[in-house]
Amino acid sequence: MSEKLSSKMAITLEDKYGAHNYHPLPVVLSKGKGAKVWDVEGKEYFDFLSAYSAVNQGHCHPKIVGAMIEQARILTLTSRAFYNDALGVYEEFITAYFGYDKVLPMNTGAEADETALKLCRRWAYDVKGIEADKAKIIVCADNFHGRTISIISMSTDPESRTGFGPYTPGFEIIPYNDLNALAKALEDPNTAGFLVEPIQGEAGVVVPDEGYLAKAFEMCKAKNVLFIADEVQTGIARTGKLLACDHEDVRPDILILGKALSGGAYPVSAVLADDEIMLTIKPGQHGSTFGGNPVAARVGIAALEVVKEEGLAERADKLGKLFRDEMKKIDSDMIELVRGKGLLNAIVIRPKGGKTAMDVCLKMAENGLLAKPTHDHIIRFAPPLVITEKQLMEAVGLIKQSVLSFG
Ligand code: IF1
Repeated sequence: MSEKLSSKMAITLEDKYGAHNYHPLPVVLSKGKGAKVWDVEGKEYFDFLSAYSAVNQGHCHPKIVGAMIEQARILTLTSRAFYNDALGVYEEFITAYFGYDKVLPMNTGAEADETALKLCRRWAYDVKGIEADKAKIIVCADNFHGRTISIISMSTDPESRTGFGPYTPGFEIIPYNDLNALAKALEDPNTAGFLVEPIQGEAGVVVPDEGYLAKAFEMCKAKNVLFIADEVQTGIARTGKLLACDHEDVRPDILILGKALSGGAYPVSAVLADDEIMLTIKPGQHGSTFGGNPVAARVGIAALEVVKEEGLAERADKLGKLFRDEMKKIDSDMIELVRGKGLLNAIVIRPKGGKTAMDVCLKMAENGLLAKPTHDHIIRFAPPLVITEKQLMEAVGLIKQSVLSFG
């Protein structure tokens, strides 16, 4: 029987043998169920990160894990050189679920964003008639769409971008939530698309003004420019609606999904669009070894069924309002502001006595709640949407206790 791995041993192994592309909190998890996770020493935590909104359906949801195991026992991967008996069923299911003609299945969010960029460019040349290699895609400052070279080429975050040049051309960066800047950028006849997060997650849960998405969509349509929504983090019920765009009745021309499309059980991402856009990519022009594999297909169906069966969007809306109300009641000058939508929320921390958002997160971990700061002074709170009201109130107590411990 191999020696039981202690937290210290696990951290040492990762430090010695793993790339140092992350600096995790010193917590080593070994089990997850619903809204809770346990570390190797058996300490229990509320998970308020949900793997950055990939575990909306709760850790190890029995229906999703069951679907994964059942398919994995029969056929895991065929590649797309052949058909299989799961992909078409999933494609019919997901296109009906979100109301699009077709889906292009991928694995990670970044791959889905890259796919959307390729679809936008091909549509620009083959349908809109933009001159070859001149297509421009508008993106927003402080965006996060993944870590590939083309995606970081449109990033304004020095950590994501610096030192990885030369950069992919064809992007114009405008301020988020700024319709005047969008109007100006749309004047360029070579503009093919506008790629936007309905709420900027990594930037610190930045919620745009009411009406921003609807107006931006309208402005894009007026200029025959594709509105591309990256709902990798905000989708799948996280913000209190199935999609964050649903809050403003916006139907993106290209919809990008990932993360909770599998409930965190398996890498599943997808790009949805109607035929005019989707059919600009022909056989052999795009693909992926694992994209649309049978396990991903069955997991995707189960994960999306759970969202509706368990009313996760409605839960996120109701419990999110309760969470923000409770956060605003905490009497501490460390809390500068509270913002968010549904169960995607953040508090902006005002440093106090040299203590920062990271210190608050370490204290919360000590008290049994896991969250991580983004950009030094912001703490994102995104529990699994299956959290009960009782658990949420217990978690609020832990957050309050942790913040007030700094005086
Ligand atoms: C990391 C951030 C969040 C995303 C949106 C595409 C992707 C993501 C809106 C790419 C991924 C993850 C990546 C993960 C941490 C996390 C993250 F901090 F990096 F920025 F959530 F805000 N679009 N976000 O949020 O999807 O390829 O990762 O499947 O890189 O550390 P992916």
